[in-house]
Amino acid sequence: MIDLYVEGSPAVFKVAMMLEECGLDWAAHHVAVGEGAQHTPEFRAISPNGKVPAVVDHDPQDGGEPLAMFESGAILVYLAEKTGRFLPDDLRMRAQALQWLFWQSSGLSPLSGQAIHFIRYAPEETRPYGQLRYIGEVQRHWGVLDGHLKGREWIAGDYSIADMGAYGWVNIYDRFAKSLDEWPDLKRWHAAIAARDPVKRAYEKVMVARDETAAFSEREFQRNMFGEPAAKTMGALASPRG
Ligand SMILES: N[C@@H](CCC(=O)N[C@@H](CS)C(=O)NCC(=O)O)C(=O)O
Repeated sequence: MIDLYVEGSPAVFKVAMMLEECGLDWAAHHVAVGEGAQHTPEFRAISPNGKVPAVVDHDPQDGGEPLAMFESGAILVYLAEKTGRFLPDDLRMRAQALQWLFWQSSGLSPLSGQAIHFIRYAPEETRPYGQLRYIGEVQRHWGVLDGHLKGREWIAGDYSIADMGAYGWVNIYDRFAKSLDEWPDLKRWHAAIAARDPVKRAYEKVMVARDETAAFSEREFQRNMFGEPAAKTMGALASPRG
């Protein structure tokens, strides 16, 4: 049994997809990050960086104590090693899968997160350059993956954790572009993943687990998500969250 700590976020969906693809027994637990639930000592004991996803595997392969982990890319590798699935055995394909997995962990995903920050949360005055920079970087990353996918069905041989890792942020492409038409191989790859039943089940299970009743002010949200100094600046510049 694996507990997955969730919010409705791309990093979480990557892990939920792998859990469903592997048919593992798992439960989703909501951590209401806008409300500050990521800062409790109980959650920090599982996820010291105070972010979801995090997992607790109650049946680790060594038969020992429950094993807690954070960071979606590391969790994907852990689950691939646990199940022997979705990470190629072949030396070169495995190298390729890991390369693209780290590419999304260190590039596509955080840059997409920054783009969202400047689309949705940042003070109005700071938005134009932030959006130029980060939406530009998101689209540049799409171009790199689109080029790699030419003549390939999946990122590294068969469907793998490299595909699951990259999918989460590409799936909300409509925040960053009108369509994926400029990136035809990325578009084809995205549609193929979106059509998979385990992917649909993973998204559904995470969304059902979310409790959206939490009430918090704009200022609390900013403080919980971005820290007090940023919240103070945002308050002073007084931009609405759009
Ligand atoms: N590098 C991390 C990123 C995780 C992440 O950014 N999670 C967000 C999802 S909403 C979060 O927990 N934010 C809460 C916060 O920043 O306080 C991963 O891939 O697991």
